[in-house]
Amino acid sequence: MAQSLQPYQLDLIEKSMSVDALKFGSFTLKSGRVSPYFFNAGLLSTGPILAALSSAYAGTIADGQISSINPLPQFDVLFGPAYKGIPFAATTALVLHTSHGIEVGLAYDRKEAKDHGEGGNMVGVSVKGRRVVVLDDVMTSGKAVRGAIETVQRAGGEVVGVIQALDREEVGQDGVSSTVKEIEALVGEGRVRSILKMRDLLVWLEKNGMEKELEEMRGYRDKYGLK
Ligand code: OMP
Repeated sequence: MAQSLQPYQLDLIEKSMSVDALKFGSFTLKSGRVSPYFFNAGLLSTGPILAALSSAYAGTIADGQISSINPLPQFDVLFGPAYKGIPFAATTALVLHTSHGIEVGLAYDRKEAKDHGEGGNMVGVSVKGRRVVVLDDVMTSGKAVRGAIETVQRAGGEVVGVIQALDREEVGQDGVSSTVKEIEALVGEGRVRSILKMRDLLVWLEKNGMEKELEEMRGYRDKYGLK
């Protein structure tokens, strides 16, 4: 387990705790798993928190592009799946431009397809024939991110990366292999990146002496975490 957290990781954990976006307790997930923690990224909705989050997303993308092993490829469009991915992709596209000189378009989808006006369910720049990075909040079994990948592919885009705020580091839908590996089988090895991982939350709990939460998190990891 990594013993230290990057300043931007610590900042995101603490800001998330301050608005209850990161909570410890008992939560039933979409996958049906009962989890001792929940990350509700929808609560990361103030100016300072969005600034911290989008800087962390943009930094993760920029670092990913210069990493020596399986770097994230250059891409044309950042795709934020409805709903939570939309503001995060918008602010991240802005920070990529202002802080990293990386110029990308923004696209997102509607949950309900529009049958008038321009129609369809895609908004923003076209993904057709373009390299696309999907940016989303949390990955557990990978169902939500698979849906986003399929949306982009249906619209003619090529997904070359996936960026998450939190990778819960769980086994995928088959209950055996890692969700990340399953998604990398779709988009390429090393192309799923995250700002935080479940192991980072364990480091933070340990440093803050939160023994009860730590024990429950370890129990959950033994059941659903990567083997
Ligand atoms: P999977 O589709 O199983 O990967 O679950 C990810 C989705 O579940 C996220 O996009 C959220 O909608 C929701 N979720 C959270 O928001 N936070 C969590 O900590 C866990 C989940 C979840 O239900 O697994």
